[in-house]
Amino acid sequence: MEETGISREHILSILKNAKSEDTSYDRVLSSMCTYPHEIAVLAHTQFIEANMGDPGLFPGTYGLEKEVLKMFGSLLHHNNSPEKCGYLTTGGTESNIQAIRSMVNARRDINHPNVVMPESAHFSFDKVADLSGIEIRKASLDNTLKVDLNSVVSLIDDNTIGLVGIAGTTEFGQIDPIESLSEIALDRDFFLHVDGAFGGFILPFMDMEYHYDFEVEGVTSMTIDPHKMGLSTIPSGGLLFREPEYLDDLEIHTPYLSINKQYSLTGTRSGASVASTYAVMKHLGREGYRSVVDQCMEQTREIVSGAKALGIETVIDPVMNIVALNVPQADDVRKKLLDDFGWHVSITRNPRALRLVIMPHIDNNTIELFLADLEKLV
Ligand code: 0PR
Repeated sequence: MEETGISREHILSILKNAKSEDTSYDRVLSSMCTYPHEIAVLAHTQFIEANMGDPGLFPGTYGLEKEVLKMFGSLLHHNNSPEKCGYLTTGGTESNIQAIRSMVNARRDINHPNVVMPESAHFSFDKVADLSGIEIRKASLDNTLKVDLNSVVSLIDDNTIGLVGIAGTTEFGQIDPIESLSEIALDRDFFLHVDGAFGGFILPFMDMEYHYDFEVEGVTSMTIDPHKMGLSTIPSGGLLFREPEYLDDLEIHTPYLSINKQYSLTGTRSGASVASTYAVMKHLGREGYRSVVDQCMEQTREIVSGAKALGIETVIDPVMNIVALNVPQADDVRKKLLDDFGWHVSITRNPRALRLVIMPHIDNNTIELFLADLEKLV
């Protein structure tokens, strides 16, 4: 670090240069993030100093967080004072870590606990295994890439304390059979966490009705991320438990703060993302999100039919706005799409397919350009 600071203008020009090296989302088909809504950005900047780690100092922002939790509750059929049952996290990773941590803390009577989840679970669960020493058991998938229930049952033993199901898998956007997982969980008195990090802001706004949230009796906790399809700013995540008691299992004594207990994983916590999430959810309403989801699904259908016209099939019929295309030599095609045309796409692990996430920044014109470039490569 230099002794003397540099001018504001100079700093701004350095920042401008750095920003110009970043990828704009225009040709990004690999990300679950997108441009946040303008009102989310405005709200974010207005609450930039608010620290939810010490909410006694920021009762206004704390009030907004309670309102966001009530809105989550209404989206996810949670009728038991949702404002007392969760908090806004930094994203899906923290929510998933905390959900598992709460299970482990509630079952201190079990020495070497394990949790059974699909092979398709996000890698955030491997982080919580690493942190807490809990064993993560991965169940295989059926041919539609949902978790195979026989595999789940075969992995359960006396040390199993919970199950995880996913409402919108990272790679394929598939939804696990949450109602069946719920039956297994209720029978054995297990926790059941549903990872709706991606699907949480999609499924409530789709024409098709799915049963994956708190209306399913055995579901004990859910992840839902405003900084993905919720159009909020990064870092905005959400964690909701069925009962306030589950939060107690996360509490740590905080001797010198304005509150005497803290259940979040991080200490200092962004009030800006609370305000931005509140602003965009209130501003868009269900109607607004429905039209965002409609648009993404419309573009998803466009890309699927365009690919089919090129003789390319999808791995599964897309359930939400994630498409996996069965392209021969997917890794080569991915590289050429980037090197020759500047398209960012990703690859699924099994099977190896071209993965496209059709976020709100993808419009009709983008799809046409993409398909035209893809045609040159296949
Ligand atoms: N659960 C699911 C189902 C997810 O898909 C993700 C992230 C998480 C949890 C973790 O969420 P956070 O990343 O908010 O902690 N899925 C994306 C992925 O890993 C995240 C992502 C987003 C990756 C934007 C790249 C990107 O450009 O693919």
